[in-house]
Amino acid sequence: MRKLAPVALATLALVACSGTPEPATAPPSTVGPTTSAPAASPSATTSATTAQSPSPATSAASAVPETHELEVTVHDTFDEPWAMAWLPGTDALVITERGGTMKLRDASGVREVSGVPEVVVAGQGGLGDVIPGPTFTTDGTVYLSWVEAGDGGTGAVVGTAKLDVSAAALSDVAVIWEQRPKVDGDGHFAHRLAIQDDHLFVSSGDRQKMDPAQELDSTLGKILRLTLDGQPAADNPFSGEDAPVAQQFYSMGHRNPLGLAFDADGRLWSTEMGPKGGDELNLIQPGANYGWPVASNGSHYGGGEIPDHTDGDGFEPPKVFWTPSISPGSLMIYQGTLFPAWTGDAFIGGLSGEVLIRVDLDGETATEAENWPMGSRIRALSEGPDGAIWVLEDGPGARLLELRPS
Ligand SMILES: [Ca+2]
Ligand SMILES: [Ca+2]
Repeated sequence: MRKLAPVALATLALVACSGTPEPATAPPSTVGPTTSAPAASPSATTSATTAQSPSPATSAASAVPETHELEVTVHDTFDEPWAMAWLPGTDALVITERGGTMKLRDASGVREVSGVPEVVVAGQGGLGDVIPGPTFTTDGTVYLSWVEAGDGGTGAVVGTAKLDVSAAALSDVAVIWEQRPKVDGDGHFAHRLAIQDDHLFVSSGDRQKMDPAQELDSTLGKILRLTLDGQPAADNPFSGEDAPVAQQFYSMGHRNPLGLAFDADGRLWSTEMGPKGGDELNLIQPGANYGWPVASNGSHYGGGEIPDHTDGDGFEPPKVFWTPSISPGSLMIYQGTLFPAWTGDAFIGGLSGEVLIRVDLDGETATEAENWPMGSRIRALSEGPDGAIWVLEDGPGARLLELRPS
């Protein structure tokens, strides 16, 4: 095990730009048993927080510490993992790999799941998200997303299936939603899933086509709110529009929203990859337009400015944004109490940023509070049953890490 220490935000910028590992970030080969790295002093953490927030009212008055030191345990490795979810009523973690395999990990080890649908593997596409459905403990229903081919190119789909944990078998796969239109290219599928009560939320990326994010006849560049069987929810904000596709929309103007999570009060938050700079954490409001590609705090790759989010431009600005990019690939809102200082806060995994970020959430206010250089691209985050924070690296040989208070 090793310990991870938070660093001041200024240091993150250095790491993100240069890729230079911090001393606390040991390369994989040197992560040995009980290596304790120097922990950040409380004052370093406080200064990072203060730099972002002019009035850190919670720092002195809080009965719990501002932060925690992290002890990192390295578990198994996976091949290009994309998503993971704990399965309620079991001690199993289900993990997807982009190449089309699904794994179950529990105390007895890692098993491959049979019955996974055929997926198109290209670019960013392949097998995507997996989450347990509301009836998982009684009937094993899970929701998953992947990429399929069809007229016009490729697109994401969402399906339901039954997952038998003891047999490590998926059955009764049924497609319930399709990203439309299918287009050429193999980027920005997004296809992240979240369920609140009896509604399924799906993030649908812009497929690198940009303009469709502002159009009512395409599901590209939207966050959708569906029934649990994939139909447009009855009271969606665009239901009155004369465009049947828009009846699925909850919000629009998105680029590549790879994070989707509810806080304990039921607010929906999303992380979105910006272009060159301008990565976003958004509070998702029904009917709102988040600006892409008309407004972005980033700019086009290869040149070309995009007007920043500005008061009065008609678009919902991000609550937090990152320039240069961190490439947020995942979002988790911590509900546990194992880390009592962090209950209710958002955690974001950075791909190009190779970073774990904590954002302090307070109602509708979000403030970046801490970050930990991880020394590798971070693909997925999940909160374990006892409140430990589980982290999946990206790419071949990606490690599954468990973070606990040290
Ligand atoms: Ca935006
Ligand atoms: Ca801009």
